[in-house]
Amino acid sequence: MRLAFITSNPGKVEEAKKYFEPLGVEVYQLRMEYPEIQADSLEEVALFGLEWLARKIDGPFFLDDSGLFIDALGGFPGVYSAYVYRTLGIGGILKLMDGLEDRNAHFRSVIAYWDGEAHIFTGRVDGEITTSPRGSGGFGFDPIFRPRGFNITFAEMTTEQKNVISHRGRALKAFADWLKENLK
Ligand code: ITT
Ligand code: NA
Repeated sequence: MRLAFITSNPGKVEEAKKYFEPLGVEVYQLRMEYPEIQADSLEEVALFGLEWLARKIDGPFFLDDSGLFIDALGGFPGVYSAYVYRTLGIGGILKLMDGLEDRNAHFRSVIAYWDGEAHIFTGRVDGEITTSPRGSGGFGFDPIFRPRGFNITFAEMTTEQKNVISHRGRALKAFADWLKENLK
């Protein structure tokens, strides 16, 4: 089976490929712009994009909308994560958190799959924002996110290690489990 992943982010594709490869599913990146609405939840953003794209794409496809939610900042950047990453960047987040003792944060990932109707799969990982960036792997906010129970950041892990515990890895697992049940 081949699955189109609609995203501009090669880091996401790498993770999905690594996850699906052993299962015999080939994931490929399809770059198509779609509107990302301003909404309160990742689910709303993902579903709007999915239904918009469904009118342009033949056959099944999926997308992923993710966010970093920082407790001490009231869940910011959350649904604004992509914009904040492009503007403030990692350095800006560290500056906002300068001197804050509560470093708790989590990532959420919403995968939306279209096969004639919408299916949603989600994953979450809890952890902490570090005080300085560490590691060169991964992408986005990975160098400043240390998952709970680990002494290293996502950027210091291999893709396989990150996939076992990450928000996206968990959403991919739910997606893959569902595919196994439903493609028989
Ligand atoms: P799309 O084209 O798939 O939308 P994007 O990078 O814009 O790609 P999002 O809209 O989901 O992705 O924005 C989420 C932001 O959070 C973005 O800046 C990512 O770099 C970052 N992010 C998402 N998943 C991440 C992860 O696993 N590790 C670190 N940062 C992540
Ligand atoms: Na995006």
